Amino acid sequence: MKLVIIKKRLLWFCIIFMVIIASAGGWYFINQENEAVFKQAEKARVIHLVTGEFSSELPDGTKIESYRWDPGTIFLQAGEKVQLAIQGINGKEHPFMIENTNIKGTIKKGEETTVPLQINEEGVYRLICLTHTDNQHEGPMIAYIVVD
Ligand SMILES: [Cu+2]
Repeated sequence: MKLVIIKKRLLWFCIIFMVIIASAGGWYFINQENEAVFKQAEKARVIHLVTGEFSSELPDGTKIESYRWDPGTIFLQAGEKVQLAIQGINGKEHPFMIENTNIKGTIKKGEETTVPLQINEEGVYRLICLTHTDNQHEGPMIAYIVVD
């Protein structure tokens, strides 16, 4: 009879011990995950841009317009990890490339396009819209990425 009581106590001890271990493990796992998410968010700085449009009318009624990236100049540190978050506001589509990189894509109206970017070499890199390249094509839609 006494032996049974000891066994029960041992069983309870084991159950409580396992619950403590499991919850400690769970706590560690949850915190570790949060930390990983935080570190990731900390790593890449997000720079928000939008596609905009200037439009006007000449005295004879002719409409003139120009598409723009806004802001038109952004600054990065060499080697810095950033994410360009580009929101399409004006203009249906803007296929783009970043000069001297292999980065290209398309910004669509009503959508946000995320462009991971890390440039190690100092310089000025132009973000060029391939549709609105100059003032004959409702541009120039060029933003300047200054890396130093
Ligand atoms: Cu464009």
